[in-house]
Parts: sequence; structure tokens; C-alpha cells
Amino acid sequence: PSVVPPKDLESFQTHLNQSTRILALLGAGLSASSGLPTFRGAGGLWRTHDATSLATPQAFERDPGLVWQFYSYRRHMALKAKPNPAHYALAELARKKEDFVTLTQNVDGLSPRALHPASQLKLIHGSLFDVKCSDFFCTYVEKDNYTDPIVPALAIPTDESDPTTTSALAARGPQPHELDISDENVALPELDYNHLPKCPECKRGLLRPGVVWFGEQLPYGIINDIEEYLGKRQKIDLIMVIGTSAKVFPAAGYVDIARARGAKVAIINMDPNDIPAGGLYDGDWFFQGDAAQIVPEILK
Ligand code: BJW
Repeated sequence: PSVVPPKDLESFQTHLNQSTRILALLGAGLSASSGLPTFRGAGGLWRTHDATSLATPQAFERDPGLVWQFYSYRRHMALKAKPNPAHYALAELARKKEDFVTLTQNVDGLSPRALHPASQLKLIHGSLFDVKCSDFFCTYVEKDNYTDPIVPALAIPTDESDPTTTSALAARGPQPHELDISDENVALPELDYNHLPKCPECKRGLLRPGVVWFGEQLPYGIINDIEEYLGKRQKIDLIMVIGTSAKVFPAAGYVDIARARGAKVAIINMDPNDIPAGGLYDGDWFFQGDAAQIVPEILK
């Protein structure tokens, strides 16, 4: 059964069909129904830590073992997760409309795995599967590292005596004995420099996940591409804001810029309060519900 009011669906699809320059801004809510937690609200806690408090260079400096345990767990979960119908529907739209560009804040690799055309997909916060050297003077970067665990010390602990799986893992199908280390009651070893992955180039720095932490600049080439696409003389027809609280900059600011270039805004979110700071205008759309269900329906 449809979850979208027919009148809204009709006006949105009429506009979509007439649109050529289209943007999508994606956030964690897109991958929620693939079983991956969001950052804010329910599920935003990892053990006792606010997920966003682990996504900083300061946290990595203070406790690289804890930060690696968090990211190694997320690499593991993302590898087990599957793209959902919304990832596929966006990839399909990209094949139909060559001037459609997707800016994803997600680092989980699900859009690439849904075969979203790479030239139309900007991974603005990097990827869990890129790793780079954390040493300021070293430029080592490795793309597409899917080794899980990346070093033996980061293997998910197992409990041989307990064949039942715990909450988060159970949702992804049976994984005998694997413990859910996002639960603070599951013991985790303390890891330090010696246990963690080292840079093969400088042989000194720790490797770190190739994601963009708070206070860090987004990848330079990507910012350039986006600024070019959003250039002053460019018209934008539509921006779809999907499964993001739109609170993190510069990503959130792209909504206002697109609007200033003439774009209508379509928001797809579970939470009716999560509208971008600029608010909703006449003629915009708010589709409330699970992105995995709504996105394929409105892009049909
Ligand atoms: C569903 C659903 C379902 C659930 N269906 N919906 C201007 C003003 C103020 C501050 C700043 C500013 N400019 C820059 C800053 C500082 C900072 C910032 O923005 N702070 C804010 C908190 C205010 N920004 C930065 O530091 C950025 N860097 C920068 O600006 O550099 C400048 C610079 C220049 C020169 C030199 C040096 C620096 C970098 C930001 C990087 C953010 N990184 C993270 C971590 C990435 C790695 C990782 O994954 O661990 O990115 S933080 C985290 O937030 C992650 C996400 O991509 C990002 C956005 O979160 P998202 O995706 O929106 O998730 P949630 O949980 O917030 O929302 C989920 C939504 O889904 C909710 O709305 C739900 O309702 C919904 N939902 N289930 C549909 N089934």
C-alpha cells in the first residue's frame, strides 16, 4: 500500500519529470532500514559514547583504540548490510538523468554497492573502506580496503558458550557467537598503538578511517565539483533531502544554496520535525516515513 498522499505524489512526479538539474542530499536515515544506526536520536549511542563524540580527531588522538573499535564495528556491520530499495531507486534515477548528482553523507558504501554511477555520486564524508595515515607529514591513502577485521586485535569478540545472538546482530541474520559490542555490557579489551593498524609507507603513523571528522575539511576535489554544480549562474530544479537531520555543515547549507538557485525542496524523513533550518516553502514536499519505502515509490 502507498504511504504517500496521491496529490503530493502527482505534483512531485510532474516536477521531477520536468527537472534536469537535480540534487539529492543523503543521510543516515537512508540506511536505517538496512540495519545501520543513525547518529542522532535513538541508536546514536555506541556503548556509553555519543556517536558524534567519537567522530573527531581529538577522540582519535586521545583513544585511538576505542575509536578504531567503533569504526571496525561499523565496517563489519556495513559489510553485512545490504543496499535497500531506496539506494537502488536513486542509482536508477542517476542512469536516467545525467545531470542528477547525489551528495551522500553516508560512509557505509551502500550506494556504491547499489551500483550508483560513480561520477554522479559524491561521498562528501568519505568512506569507512578508505584508510589513510594519521601522521600529519604522511600522505598515504588506501582506497577500498575491505579487510575485516583490519588487524586481528579488532576482531569482534565471540562467546562460544552462548549460541544466541544479541540485538543489533540478530537483525542481520544469525551470526553464531558474535557479541554485540555496541552494547556497553559486553566487555571490550583496551587497545593501544601496538594493536592498531600502522601505515605501510611511513611505518610509524597509525592508519585511520578515511572519513571526515568534525573540524576537518571535506575532500577538496568534491567541494570544488559541488561548488561548480551549484555555481551562481546555474539553475537547480530540485533537491531531495533524504534521511538526514541536516544539522551538519557544509552539507546542510547545500539545501539553501540549491533553493537560491531556484530548486524546489522535497524532504523524505521519518521525523516531521527534521526539516532543514531554512524551513519549508509553498510548493515543497514533505514525505514522512521510511526512506526505503518512500524513495522507490516517488521515483517510480
Ligand atoms: C529516517 C529513517 C528512515 C531515521 N527513513 N528517515 C556552520 C555553522 C555551525 C557549525 C559549523 C558550520 N560549518 C562547519 C561547522 C562545524 C561542523 C558542524 O557542522 N557542526 C554542526 C554539528 C553544527 N562541521 C564540520 O566540522 C565539517 N567540517 C568543516 O566544516 O570544515 C571546515 C574547515 C575549513 C578549513 C579547514 C578545516 C575545516 C565536517 C563535518 C563532518 C561530519 N562528520 C560525521 C562523521 C563522519 C564519519 C562517520 O560516519 O563516523 O558525519 S558526523 C555525522 O553527522 C556523520 C553524518 O554524515 C553527519 C550527518 O548526520 P545524518 O546523516 O544527518 O544523521 P542523523 O542521525 O543526524 O539524522 C538521521 C535522520 O534520519 C534523522 O532526521 C531521522 O529522523 C531520519 N531517519 N530513520 C527516513 N528509516
